[in-house]
Amino acid sequence: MASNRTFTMIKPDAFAEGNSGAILKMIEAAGFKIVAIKATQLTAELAGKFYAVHKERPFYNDLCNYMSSGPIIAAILEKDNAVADFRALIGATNPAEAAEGTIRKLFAKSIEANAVHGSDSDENAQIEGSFFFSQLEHVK
Ligand code: RTP
Ligand code: MG
Repeated sequence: MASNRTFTMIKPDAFAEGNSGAILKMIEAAGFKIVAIKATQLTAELAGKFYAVHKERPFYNDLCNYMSSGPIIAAILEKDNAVADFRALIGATNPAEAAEGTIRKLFAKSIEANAVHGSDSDENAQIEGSFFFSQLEHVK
């Protein structure tokens, strides 16, 4: 995956509340092109693999249970400066600290149930996109 791509998930809280469409609308309005997208549901084991970087953190087990608690939308997005621009669009991890107008400020319920995921580096965007999608699932 090129460095103009990032990976996102609409997390179980936002999906369950029916906010997926509004969030995707904000993502497209901010100039991101959808390269791949699917609705799916993680098992706790798969969530654990996805978030393995956090396995020593105190919130890891809760995070794995939460991320497997219901359906999600996974997507690969394309835009110049995708990783940094997308993290600016979603806002701080804790919605209490997220800037006005960000996706988390608008839709997150808590520091855990915070509506969306965004990759934190080009390398992780590539790894995370490949976790969910084969090349056949990318638009050309
Ligand atoms: P993400 O990876 O989901 O885009 O979020 P992030 O970079 O802003 O935050 P990160 O530190 O990578 O944490 C991953 C996810 O773990 C949950 N979390 N819970 N209870 C807590 O203190 C806590 N801290 C983090 C959140 O769902 C966070 O997005
Ligand atoms: Mg992160």
